[in-house]
Amino acid sequence: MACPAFDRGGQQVGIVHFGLGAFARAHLAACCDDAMAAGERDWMICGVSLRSDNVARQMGPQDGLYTLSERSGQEVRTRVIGSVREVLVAGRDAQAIAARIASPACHIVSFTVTEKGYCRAADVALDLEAARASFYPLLATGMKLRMEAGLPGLTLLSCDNLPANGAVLRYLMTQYLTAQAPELLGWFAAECSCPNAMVDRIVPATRDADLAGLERRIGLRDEAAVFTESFSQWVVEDAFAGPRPRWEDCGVQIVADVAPFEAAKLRMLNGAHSLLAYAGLAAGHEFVHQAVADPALRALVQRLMLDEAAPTIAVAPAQDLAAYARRLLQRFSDPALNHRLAQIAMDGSQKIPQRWMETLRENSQPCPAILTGIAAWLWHISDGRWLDDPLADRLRDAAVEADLRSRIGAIFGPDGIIGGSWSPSAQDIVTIEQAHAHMGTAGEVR
Ligand code: CS2
Repeated sequence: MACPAFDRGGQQVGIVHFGLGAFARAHLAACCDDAMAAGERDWMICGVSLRSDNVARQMGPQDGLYTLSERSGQEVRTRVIGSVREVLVAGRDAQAIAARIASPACHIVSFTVTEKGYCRAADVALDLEAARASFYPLLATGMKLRMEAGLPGLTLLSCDNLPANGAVLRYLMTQYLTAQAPELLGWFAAECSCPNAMVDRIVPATRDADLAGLERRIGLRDEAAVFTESFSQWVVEDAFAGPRPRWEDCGVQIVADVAPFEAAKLRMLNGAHSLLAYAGLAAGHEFVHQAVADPALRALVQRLMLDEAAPTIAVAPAQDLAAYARRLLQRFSDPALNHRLAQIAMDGSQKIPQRWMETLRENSQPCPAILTGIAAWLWHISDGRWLDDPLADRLRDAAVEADLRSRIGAIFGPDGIIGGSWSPSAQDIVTIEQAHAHMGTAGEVR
């Protein structure tokens, strides 16, 4: 088993990362480990957990070390990742977190806090009350200390599945500072940058059986183990405020414009994932590889990727969307991943706008595959078994509207729960109704 090929103790913390869940440990932390193994210095990570101390409890006793296992077919490659120095907890370690951000060695603050973690209200404005309980105050305190100490600014690097994630973060942070710390606005605007980035790696939630299997294989219990696919992609806008690791030597693409990569990823990969999740659960499947092996669902996914999403994407030179779609089907089909549909189905209200509604808005042709996905999401909400969404109460209320048409209006209408960016035409509503009729009543899959 490969172990960190650098002197961990001799390196400083260069990155403070909010949300050191399984995804960040499979992606950012692996890239930092690669960079330091290649000779780069001082890119250790201080992880910050916002909601619970679970990750700190798992990783603390292991000195921040954990294994990353890449699965592909019958093969598993396990390595030890050494790039995490410590995990701090927002509710408990506020001062230490601000001090890390304010340290001269820190150059990057990065984020995998999920779509809902940015505390956007429906109209993209900041939900200030939610933001006060999130990363914003910790970051503002750290930035204030930096400014007062005359230190250079920071790169704020969002690694979440949002279109123009860097620009969104800059906009929301500016709103936060305007309300809470206006004295920082000028410094933030002049000294800090927020590159856009597209991240891609499928990381199914770790199950007890994974930990037990790993323990049998390596003879060690790893409470923080992460399991992923062999594929990994990270496309980052070349807009750093200060130093950064030479990630490009480890396969990261540093580009002038992330938009075409991000649109392909969100609309094709994530759009297909959400379709598989809702339509797959409605058809009685549990895992992505099962849903994508179902001929009817596979045909729908192909249609969504190639006929509906692809025509809306302004490709970069050398970007081949047909090859991309083929590769995605291959990745989804690997049974070794055991990726649960219910994991993807969560937080639909936060994901559907960028995964489906942008395609619907930009494609002037009918999009029956996405409309089937919408029917399946409506089925999913009224079934309720797996509904896990920050807007669950409002969605559940909408789901009790007598007929499907009123439900569609309550959710997608111009003033609907996630409405605004796209609203269905009369023909779209008929298509949704027809697809929904095939899904059975709540709880009974036909
Ligand atoms: C998935 C993503 O859970 C989900 O919503 O669609 O986490 C997906 O696995 C990643 O974006 C792949 O890069």
